[in-house]
Amino acid sequence: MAKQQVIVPDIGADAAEVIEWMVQVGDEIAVDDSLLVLESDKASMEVPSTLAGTVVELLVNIGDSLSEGAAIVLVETADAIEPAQIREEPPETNQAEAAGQSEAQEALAEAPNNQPVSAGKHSVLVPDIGTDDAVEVIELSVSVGDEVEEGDTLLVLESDKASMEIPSDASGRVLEIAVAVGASLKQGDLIGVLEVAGHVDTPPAPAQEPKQEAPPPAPAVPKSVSEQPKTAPVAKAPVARATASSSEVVYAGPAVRKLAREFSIPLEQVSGSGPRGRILKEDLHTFVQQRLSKPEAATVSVGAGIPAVPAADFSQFGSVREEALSKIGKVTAANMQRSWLNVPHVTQYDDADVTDLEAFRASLKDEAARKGTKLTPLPFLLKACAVGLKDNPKFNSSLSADGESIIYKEYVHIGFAVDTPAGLLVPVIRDVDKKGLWELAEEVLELAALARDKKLKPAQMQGACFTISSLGALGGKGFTPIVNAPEVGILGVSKSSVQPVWDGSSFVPRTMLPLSVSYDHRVINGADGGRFMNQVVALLSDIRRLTL
Ligand code: CAO
Repeated sequence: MAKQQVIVPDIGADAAEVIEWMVQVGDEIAVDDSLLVLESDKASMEVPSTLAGTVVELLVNIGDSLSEGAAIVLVETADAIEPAQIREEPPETNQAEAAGQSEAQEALAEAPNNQPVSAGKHSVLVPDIGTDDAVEVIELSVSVGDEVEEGDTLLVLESDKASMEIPSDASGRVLEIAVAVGASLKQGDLIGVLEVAGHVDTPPAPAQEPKQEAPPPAPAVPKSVSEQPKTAPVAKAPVARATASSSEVVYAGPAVRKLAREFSIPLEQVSGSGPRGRILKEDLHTFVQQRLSKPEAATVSVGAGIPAVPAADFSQFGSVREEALSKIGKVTAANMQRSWLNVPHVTQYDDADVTDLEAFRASLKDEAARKGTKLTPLPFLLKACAVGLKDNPKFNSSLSADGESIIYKEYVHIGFAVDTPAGLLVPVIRDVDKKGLWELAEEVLELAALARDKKLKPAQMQGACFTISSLGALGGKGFTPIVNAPEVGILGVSKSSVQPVWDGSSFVPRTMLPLSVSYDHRVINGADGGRFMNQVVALLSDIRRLTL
């Protein structure tokens, strides 16, 4: 057992800032595991360990400025090794002195293509990037037509240990970009052509096809410490991030980029909480958490694997008017899409004979008026569904989030859809099974009024076990309601009408109410659905049963 230090290798810069730790005390590490991320003004680089063992001490802090030779961590190793860049204790903490200019810096200090920049068309080539291996283009920071200053970032290259911004060696307008994201570049490859201010006196750059991804796709990048610094070139040119398109440059290190690629996280949508807006791993976690807790944001676009509806320019067919969706409209759209895509729906249809119910309701009209309320079919529907839910517990359940179990509810709260000028709202009546028809009638009126006045509180729209969507007043013979997941059932109500019904010996006029019940077929099978519907129909057809 020996305690040894890992020190900063040649990083190609005088000093670079510690911006992220990738290990902590107690971690078991292997040779080449990344220890921390250093960042200079043009490159961020992960510094790999030269030792295998247990991290016993972190010798620097976030924000420290490190130079070559500075001790980073103390590692307890099984065997004593003595490569050139390992020091025995005690640790030296002098990190101020730079070890002189690296080869990469010197190379970049000159114009990369070793040509003086004169007015006219100027070819920008890949400078010495510290490795002979090809390195992948992961971002283009400029577009054709952009004005760039000398030192502005043109593109970002990334190996498995470092990402580096390649600066322009001249000022001018971008005439051509000769590479594409995914291309692999080496020193001397053409990046693009600039038009440098002044008269044109140099021959145009040779036309070159944009470099696409070429095999071998992922270059092997040196991993040993002795090779590592060369993958992190730092330009001497001044940093100028504020070009027109540089705001789109994603500011993240290789590990974060790799993780983002693995999880298909669009880095340009992630806000960085690190120094100068750098994206950290925690930012990716936060982004994923936010996406999961706000499914509506994701579902309004495209579901997994579902092809997007192509955008259309309707104005080519006639004049159009575009109006932003209301907040309620957006939420409804997202909820509908989520339910439609997630819930395998089945809908059963039937008619309830509400002749007696309607006669009873009519007989109560005056009494309702005296009470200052109105008895529509809805309270009867609520009551019938409450009985149906209690007797058919699967309708009063939800599938657990992991799909492994069914959660049965011992309360009966029912939502009802209210059409409002701002969009569809679904207030919830609690404990419908315990309330009488008058009480339900009042609550329907009260909640519908609150909904139309946009005064419903969130709690008044939560906790439903089941929903009723009544379009009866509007007409129609039937429709397929969409289950309001995680509920598993919804009753659609259409317009009642007088129909000739065969009573066994003759056709008699009866008032028939068309009903449609949709349910989640993962939880409810056809027989369950049939039983529920039969019971609701029977209760509405003979309302004396509601009192039982
Ligand atoms: N068949 C025939 N007439 C019906 C009926 C039916 N199924 N349902 C209601 N009616 C009658 C009522 O009895 C009332 O007539 P009277 O004034 O003569 O008594 C009239 O239609 C209007 O009723 P209402 O709409 O004021 O009251 P309600 O209790 O039936 O409904 C509410 C209340 C809030 C559900 C309703 O106003 C509403 O907003 N419905 C729309 C729901 C919706 O948009 N669903 C779609 C969701 S998915 O897009």
